[in-house]
Amino acid sequence: SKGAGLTQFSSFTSTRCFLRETTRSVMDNNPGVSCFRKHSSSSADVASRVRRVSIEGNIAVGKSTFAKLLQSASSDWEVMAEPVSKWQNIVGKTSKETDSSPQTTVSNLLQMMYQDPQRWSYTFQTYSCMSRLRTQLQPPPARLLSAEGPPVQVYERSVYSDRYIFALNLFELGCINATEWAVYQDWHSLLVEQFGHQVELEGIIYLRASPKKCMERLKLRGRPEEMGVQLEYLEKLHEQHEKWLVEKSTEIHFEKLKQIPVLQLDASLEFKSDPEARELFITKVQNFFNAL
Ligand code: UDP
Ligand code: DCM
Ligand code: MG
Repeated sequence: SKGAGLTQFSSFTSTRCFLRETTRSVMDNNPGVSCFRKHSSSSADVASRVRRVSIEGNIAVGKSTFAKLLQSASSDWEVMAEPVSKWQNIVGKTSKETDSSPQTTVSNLLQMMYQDPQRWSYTFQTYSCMSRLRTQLQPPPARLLSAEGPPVQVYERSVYSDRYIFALNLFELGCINATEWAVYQDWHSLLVEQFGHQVELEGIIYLRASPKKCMERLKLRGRPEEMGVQLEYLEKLHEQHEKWLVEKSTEIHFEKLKQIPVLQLDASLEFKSDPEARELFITKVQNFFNAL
């Protein structure tokens, strides 16, 4: 059936318990999520000097782990994690509630997409891209102004991988229909045209590993929503990355994006625990940033 390979449909005995556990594990795993910095008076100055780079790669290849490594390697670099916890906790209000009312109507859109991809892929892709843009539009911290080397804002994924990896893939799998795809592309182009200059990338770091390695790490991480993800799905996503970043055969609608440099790193190395691999990666990244 359409969407096969995305998940084995799974059921959770207690959704409330599941949501609580998920929230806790997300906060534990993504300390960066809760510490996005606030604006400062000199943020406009910083924004004009700063270089923006995204980390791209398959699910569970190690992007968040790598992002933390970069964050600890230099105070000239500021890392922005993917707002996954927002996708796992959709908060709504009833019409009678005010802004100060306690938050209610919590749902987990990531779980909904994996459980019923046909129904929820479009909604998920709308929300993930919108929330990412909102996160990335926050100005970089003033600390970057005093950077010794080039100040760099590092994003975990981008509005480009949202469209040219995930949404495109779900369209090709039949989980997003032709109408939804046309609507998605229309608003995506509008958003990027209007706001794109504020989140425009100067470079991309592509963490590359085999789908099998990503599957191993996905299981190791054990995010409950992803437990039904099939190897076949990671293989499709791998191909999308290869077409976009290596073969350059994906049709891209933004001229500047076609020309930006890509640093490819062999993420099958155990860079989390192996100091040599870590050092190699940091040196390559440093050289890459210096050349931007
Ligand atoms: N991981 C690992 N070795 C590495 C990099 C990552 O064992 O060299 C593990 C990491 O601890 C986590 C899983 O792989 O359990 C997925 O990593 P992460 O969440 O960083 O992946 P992302 O989905 O952000 O790319
Ligand atoms: N995801 C998605 N579509 C996007 C971005 C992310 O389906 N546009 C999913 C893939 C993962 C999760 O969100 O299940 C977070 O990604 P990762 O684990 O690679 O950090
Ligand atoms: Mg991550």
